[in-house]
Amino acid sequence: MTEDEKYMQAALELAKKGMGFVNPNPMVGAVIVKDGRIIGQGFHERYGGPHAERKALASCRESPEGAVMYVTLEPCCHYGKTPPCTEAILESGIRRVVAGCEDPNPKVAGKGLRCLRNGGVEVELGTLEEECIYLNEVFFHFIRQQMPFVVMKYAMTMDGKIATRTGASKWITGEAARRRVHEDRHRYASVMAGSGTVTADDPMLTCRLPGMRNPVRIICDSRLRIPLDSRVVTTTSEVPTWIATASPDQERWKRYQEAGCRILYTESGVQGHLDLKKLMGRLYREKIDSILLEGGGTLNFSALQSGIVNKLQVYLAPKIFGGSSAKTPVEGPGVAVPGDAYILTRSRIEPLGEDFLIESEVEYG
Ligand code: AOF
Ligand code: ZN
Repeated sequence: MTEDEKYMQAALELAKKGMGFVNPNPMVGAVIVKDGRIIGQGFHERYGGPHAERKALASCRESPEGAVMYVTLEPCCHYGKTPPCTEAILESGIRRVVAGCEDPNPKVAGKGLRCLRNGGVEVELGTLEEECIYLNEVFFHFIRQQMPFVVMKYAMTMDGKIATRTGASKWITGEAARRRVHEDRHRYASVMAGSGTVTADDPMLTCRLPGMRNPVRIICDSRLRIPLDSRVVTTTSEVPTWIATASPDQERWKRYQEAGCRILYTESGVQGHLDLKKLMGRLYREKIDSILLEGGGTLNFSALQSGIVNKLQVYLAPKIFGGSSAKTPVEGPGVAVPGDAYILTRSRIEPLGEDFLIESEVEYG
């Protein structure tokens, strides 16, 4: 690892501390180095708060004049919730800026680096670029595609079941895997489930780790029929619940609204299901940058079919349930021939206690 990579790695570790707190803005970390010593550091801590670069400059124990700044994302040059970071950098006398990747935000997109160069700062782009882009895959997708980043997540046995024949599913995986799911409920802005899952399992869909935040709960319920006494409806004073429905019955809406739920009226698409593409557009406008899609099988197939799934997370438990009526993760009508399969790429596997986590990207043809 080169010197530059070492300090960029430190900036990346700092950036990660903002995970779950900065959505829909990026996680960003910055380290300021002078004479081989770190003299200041900072990260973007919460949405709307000061940017990493300004945090790092403010933390300097000595003058940053002549120092090098390592920052995971190109510094901004626009007036947003805060004044441009490029201004602060130019004022500080920083001699060189090493940026991990370019900012995809059209308000910045290369202009930040150009502004620094024009101000006489030496600029280098692309140190640990892949890692810096990967860290903010949600932000990159959200800004470029103007859609939330959707992660389809499920836990299944070695024989591909997400419940036993009686519908019991607690638990399929062990502690370590379940903890990871809760970390992801903190990381992503929302969780999504279908009416079938809410009716059958009555899940809370919250993040139960101390100091972490809860995702908005989005329930896809085209006909608006989840029970009024289900936990996602009765606990809206703690965590918001939004129900996406194609039901135009306003009397019905009122019952859920009185319980504190928000109704997102969404047109129906194929086979009477919600038009998920349209729903994604609506959620983008609501600044929901990411969704952890927690099924069940009907919604999962609709999501794949609508082309909205970006990533798959499969928790695989080394056990077998069997049973021809036991549910599987992706149901609906399915495809007719192997050639019509949804194709997954860039798969990787990670052991988690007794279980495994397999992550893949979805490649739509
Ligand atoms: C951040 N944190 O550390 C950096 C960002 O809404 P604003 O005014 O805070 O601006 C957000 C934009 O600023 C964001 O989309 C990105 O382009 C740029 N850089 N943003 O939230 C940071 N460095
Ligand atoms: Zn900035």
